[in-house]
Order: sequence, then C-alpha cells, then structure tokens
Amino acid sequence: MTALNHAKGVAAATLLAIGLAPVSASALELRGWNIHVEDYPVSIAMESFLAEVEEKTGGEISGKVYHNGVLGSQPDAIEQMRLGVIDFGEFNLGPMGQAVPEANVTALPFIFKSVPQMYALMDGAAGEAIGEGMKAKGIVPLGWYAAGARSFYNSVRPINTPADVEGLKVRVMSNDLFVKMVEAMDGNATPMAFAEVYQSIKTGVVDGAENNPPSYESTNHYEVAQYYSLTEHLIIPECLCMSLKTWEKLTPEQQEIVMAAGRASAGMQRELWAEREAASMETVEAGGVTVNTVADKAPFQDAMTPVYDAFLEDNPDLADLVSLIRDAD
Ligand code: BDP
Repeated sequence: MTALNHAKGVAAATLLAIGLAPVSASALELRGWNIHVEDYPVSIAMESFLAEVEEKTGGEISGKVYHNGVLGSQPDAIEQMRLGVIDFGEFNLGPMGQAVPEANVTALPFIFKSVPQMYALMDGAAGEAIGEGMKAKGIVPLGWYAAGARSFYNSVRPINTPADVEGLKVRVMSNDLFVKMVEAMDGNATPMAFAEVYQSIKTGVVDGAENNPPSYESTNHYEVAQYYSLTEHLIIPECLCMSLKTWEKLTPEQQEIVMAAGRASAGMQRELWAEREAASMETVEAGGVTVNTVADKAPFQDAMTPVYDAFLEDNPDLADLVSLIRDAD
C-alpha cells in the first residue's frame, strides 16, 4: 500500500468512526443570504429549510445561512444569486421588482387587501405568474414567506393623513415605485440599504422609514423614530428562493426535496411571523413608541392613483396581473 492510499484509508476509517459517511464528489455546499438577525422568523425558517434538505439528501446537500446581511445588500444579493454566487436567499419582492417586473406588482401600495388575502393569491394564480417571471430571470421560488404590512414611522409627528407625510424625509427600499409612493404624498424619499437606516434616523439624515413591526423592532429603529402610524400601505410577500444555476445542478429527486422543504419552511415562517408581530408591538410600545391607527385609509389609497397610472403606462403587459390582484375579493 502506498503512503497516499494508506492516508486515504485512514481518513475514510476516521470518517466512519465518527459516524460520517464519506461525502460524494457531487456534494453541494450552499451559501444562503439573509438580511435579518438570527432570532427573526425568516432566519429560523431558513435554518429549518437547510436542516431538512441536509437530512433528506443524506448530507449530499449541506450549507450555511449567512444572517445579518453579511453577504451584501439586498439588491446586490439578488444579482449575486442570479449569477449563482449566492445559492439561495430570502428576499422581499420589493427589491426583487428591480430585476423581475412581475414581482413589482406586489410592491404597488394597497394592492393586497389583507395578509390572508395575500397568502391566498400568492399560493394561487398570482404566485404562479410571479414565479414564472422569476424563473425567466434565473431565480426559482421555493416558498412565499410572510412580511405582514408595512407602516410609516418617524421622529417628527404621527401620520393620520397623506398631508402629514409632506416634507418628511423617508427612507425607502431600493425600488422606484417606493420613491413615487412617498412623492405622491409630497414627502422626500431616499432609497437606502437596510443596514444604514438606524444611523441615518439617529443623525437626522432621514426623519423615518416604513416597515412591518418585527423589522421596526429587531433593528431598534423604534428607539430613534418613536411615532409608528399604522398606514399598512404595503403588504409585500417575501420569497425563499434558489439560484436557477444551483437548481440545475440538482438531480430531480434533490429538486423535489428542496421544493418540499421550501414549502414546509414557508408554513413554519408564517406561524412564527404572527407570534413575532404581536411580540414586537408589545416591545415597541413598552419602549415608548406612540402607535396610532389610521381611521381612514381611503385618502392614502386615492393619493396612489399617479403611482398606478405611471406603472401601468410603463408596463402595459402587466395590466392583467395588476387586475388579478387588485380586483380579487
Ligand atoms: C424587511 C424585509 C427585508 C428588507 C427590509 C428593508 O424583510 O427584506 O430588506 O424590510 O426595509 O421587512 O430593507
């Protein structure tokens, strides 16, 4: 026996001794992008997805979820995933809309009537159409995650009518639609990376931002922007998805396992989401935030007419998808 073969034999024996099967040459090690902190509903569901994939593929597919956005900003990560540099990730369909026009439809203000209605539409025809659009851009959706409803928060005043937004400097996610949304109420919109928002509010670069309760709380934005006004203007789904380049490396059996694990993780995430939302509201209220509900949302919805008009003019081919969602009960 040569020294090399002897060494190989020892290595294999060691692996067996510690209970690990030798990893086959085709083993895949996936890199997962996540913007959130580790105890966030998205993060827990992503870990569960990966654990299930590892287990069901007998370790042929393993990987790591990189939390806290350490692999880069959301728009960059979407591009990296399309290139196959990042294998999977959990994305908001707002930033996704810059790459996938169909996803933009869900980023139109007030297009969904409620979170349950959003789930029903995303689990049906709307989700299918958006998923097709994503695949055409190199992204495979594995499960639609919850992100509740987004509302405005700022350090200046409560918002009850669109006129209260006038003159406020508001951070938005990277997407022209959100700039237009704030401008339609005469506010000043600043697209900015999620990671920069806390400091920007603290130093007065912006007066506030908009987000769902868990993100408002987990980022500590509530400490520096203590008026939270429940406008609920955006109900944007999120997506656990995989790079098409990675997907194509999988066998049909592995694809089935990955898809089933994605679906299961979405079910788990939606339950965790509901719990976290309630807990986050308690935390921010205990932290001194003034929360106000908005008695009449109609003036906000009316103010969005130019946003819809411009979108439909630029995207006539998406009119049917807009109607499918907008006209649903
Ligand atoms: C959170 C989303 C995350 C976004 C973030 C933001 O889950 O994907 O990056 O908002 O506002 O609610 O940038």
